Amino acid sequence: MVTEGGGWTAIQKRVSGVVAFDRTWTDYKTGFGNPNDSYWIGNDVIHQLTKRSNTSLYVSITLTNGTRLYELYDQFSVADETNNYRLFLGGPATGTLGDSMLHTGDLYLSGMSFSTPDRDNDGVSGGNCAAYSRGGWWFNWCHHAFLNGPWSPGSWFRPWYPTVYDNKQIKETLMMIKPH
Ligand SMILES: [Ca+2]
Repeated sequence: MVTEGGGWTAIQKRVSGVVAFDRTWTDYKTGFGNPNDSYWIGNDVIHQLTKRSNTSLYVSITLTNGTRLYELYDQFSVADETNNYRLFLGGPATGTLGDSMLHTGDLYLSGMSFSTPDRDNDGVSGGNCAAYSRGGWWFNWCHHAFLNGPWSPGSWFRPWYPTVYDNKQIKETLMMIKPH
C-alpha cells in the first residue's frame, strides 16, 4: 500500500457482502475471508503485529459516491486471547472521517475487550452488543464506530457515526496498521 508512506498491513478489508462478518470468537481469532474480496486477518495475528512496537491504525471508508474518507490514530495495539484481545487506541487522531472511537464515556472503545455473538465482553450488563449488531468488535455500550457489521442495506447501524451513519453509504472499508 502506498497510503501515508507505504509499509502498511491491511487487517480488515470489505468490498462486498460475499464474506459474512457475523461470526464466532474462533473465526475472529484465526481470521476469515479472502484477500481478493473481504476479510478479517485474525485477532491472533493482530496481536502479534502490534505487541512489539508502537503501531498506527489507518481506517478508511470509501463512499458509494467515490469519496474516500480516512482517520489515522497514532497508537493501536491488541492484547492476546487470555486478555480477550483488549484494544488500546490512542491519539492524536487526524483525518476526514473524524474520531468515532475515542469518545468519552460509554462509547469509548479503547480499553474494551473484543466481543463476538458467542462471547460477550462488552460494557452492557444486560445484553450482547455483538449479537445485536451481528459482528465482532471492541464494543462498549455499544459503539459509534463498528466496521464489521452486516453488509446488507439497512442492517448495519452506525459504521462510523456521525460521518457515516448507515452502510447504504459504504462502497469499501479498510483498516491498516504500520509500526513506527
Ligand atoms: Ca454484555
